[in-house]
Amino acid sequence: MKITFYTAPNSSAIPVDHALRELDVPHERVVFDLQAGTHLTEAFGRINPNRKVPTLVVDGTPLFEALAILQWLGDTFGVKRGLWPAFDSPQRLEAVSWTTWAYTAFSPMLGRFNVAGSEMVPEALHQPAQREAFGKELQSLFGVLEQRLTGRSVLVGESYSLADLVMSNALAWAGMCGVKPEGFERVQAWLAAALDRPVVREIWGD
Ligand SMILES: N[C@@H](CCC(=O)N[C@@H](CS)C(=O)NCC(=O)O)C(=O)O
Repeated sequence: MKITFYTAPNSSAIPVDHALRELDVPHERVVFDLQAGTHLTEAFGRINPNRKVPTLVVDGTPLFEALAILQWLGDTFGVKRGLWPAFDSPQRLEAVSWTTWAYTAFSPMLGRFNVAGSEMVPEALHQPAQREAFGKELQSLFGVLEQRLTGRSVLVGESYSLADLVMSNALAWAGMCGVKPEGFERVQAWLAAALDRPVVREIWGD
């Protein structure tokens, strides 16, 4: 299988980069400079009409959207490497649920929180009351995660998996935005363990 990975530093491609390394998937890389706009070409637009990273091309067929890529990597490479549950197992339902939750419940809420008041967003878009509401919502999502982690040290199954990889990347990004699971002890312990991996140090350094 020939895989090309279109990526950029410090972008939403990081979880895919992380998964490719954990799974040891052979691939070629095309690294864009998003600030310089090196991805804004017609050729890349034919691969991904959104011209966004991450994007894979698998034997000539494009695969875009980080969540789709991560779940596909799990199904295709993760099962035999013990990092994703088998297709017909109940744990796979859980892995799909939690990875989708990370991308459709947690991360969009963080996005709204950021737009409503982050320093990276123009002040004209800031909405203090909304920021407070979204901040509370994020705390309640931490609560959901805290509950899930009752009596378990990983999100799905018995050992670290791509479900932990996906969720810990989402929480790491939240931490960089100043949103931390303070007071959620199980989430804190799980996050520290999920980020304590050689591949994380490879990507981010110490
Ligand atoms: N929903 C997409 C979002 C991807 C995305 O927003 N990528 C950004 C980098 S963080 C990008 O490529 N931006 C380039 C641009 O918008 O020109 C996914 O999850 O894969």
